[in-house]
Amino acid sequence: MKFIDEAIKESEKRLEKNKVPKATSEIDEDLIETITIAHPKIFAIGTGGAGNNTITRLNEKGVENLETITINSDAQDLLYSQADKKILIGRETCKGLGAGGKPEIGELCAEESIELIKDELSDANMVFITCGLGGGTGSGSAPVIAKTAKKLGALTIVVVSTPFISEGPQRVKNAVESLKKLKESADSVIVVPNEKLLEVAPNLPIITAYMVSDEILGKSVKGITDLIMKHGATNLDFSDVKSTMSDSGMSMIGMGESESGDRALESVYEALNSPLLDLDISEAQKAIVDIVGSNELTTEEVNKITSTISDYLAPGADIIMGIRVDNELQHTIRTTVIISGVKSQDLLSPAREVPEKQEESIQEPWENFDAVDDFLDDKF
Ligand SMILES: Nc1nc2c(ncn2[C@@H]2O[C@H](COP(=O)(O)OP(=O)(O)OP(=O)(O)O)[C@@H](O)[C@H]2O)c(=O)[nH]1
Ligand SMILES: [Mg+2]
Repeated sequence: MKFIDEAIKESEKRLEKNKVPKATSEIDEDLIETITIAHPKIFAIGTGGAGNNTITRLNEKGVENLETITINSDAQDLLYSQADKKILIGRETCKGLGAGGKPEIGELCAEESIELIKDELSDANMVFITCGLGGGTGSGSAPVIAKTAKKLGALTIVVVSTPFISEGPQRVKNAVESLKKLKESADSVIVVPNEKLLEVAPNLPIITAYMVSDEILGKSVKGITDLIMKHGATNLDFSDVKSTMSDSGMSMIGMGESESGDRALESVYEALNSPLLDLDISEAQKAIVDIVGSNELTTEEVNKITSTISDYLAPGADIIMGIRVDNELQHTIRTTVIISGVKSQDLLSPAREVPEKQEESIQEPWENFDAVDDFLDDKF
């Protein structure tokens, strides 16, 4: 049909033209200024050794639209971290030496230095708090920081890992207790259970496994931030994320991409079946889905993605959708989904099916994150 062909051509031309809006009138200038002021202020805080590593990793990769803060009671760990701001907590309590695996000390440190934390977060709209649960500083301070951020009015999202069972019962106990407090103090908690890494890669050396964990924690923070800050054809914004994640308990984030076969279905299945985010979503009531593809992305593909998500969730669940065009993706479709109100299974139980040890799957410790990236691309 000719009129449809013409409409398609015109819309393609508009897509090209509309990439960067230019102020052509006073009202446009005013709108651009308003958008700049209205941008939500988002902070990513990493507390304790693992949390500091995740923030350092985010900075190494480059973060946009995110102010990063590392917090630690261990001065040496803090020194080696990379962030826009660093806060040494508990100078009196710990003398810069760390909390020695005791969350009650980590909690005291955060309380001792609460004013320093408040000062940084006074104008925050959204705060991510990330750490590895199980030690002293992260497990003890994260609930205090979350409570403070929430009191200051910020949407507060915690992204944490839980320890390997092999780290021993004390670390697991520290993690369970901290997780309970976090659920009470934050808007939403996303958990990456380290033990699940063993189901995917049973022979991963511990250092490598922690690097993979850092990467997944960082990707979750970046995924949600991009979803809010990057402009799309059907736009998602801070209010969408807020309405889905406020006081929502446990959430999960899944990311998938595919460039071949039934790429829409493959990308959404990958997002929903991430082995590290193995939670029951059948009763979840809310989700946000962010679909990114080139100009080739079709309405049918978008429908496939949203209807697949809808099939997995509770009947009548509220799904907010955003679509973004990124022609650099060429044939790839990238789907990010955040599902809130998920039921947590026993996150700290041992890995269920550890496959037979296979010689070829033994991994050497990786010396850099490029190797970790390759591993993640391969497995997730
Ligand atoms: N993602 C990630 N997790 C780690 C790393 N190192 C340790 N972990 C995990 O995080 C948990 C807490 O460890 P740390 O972050 O070192 O502990 P901390 O919060 O600094 O506490 P203290 O050192 O006792 O004051 C551990 O039990 C591990 O499960 C790391 O480099 N990256
Ligand atoms: Mg430490």
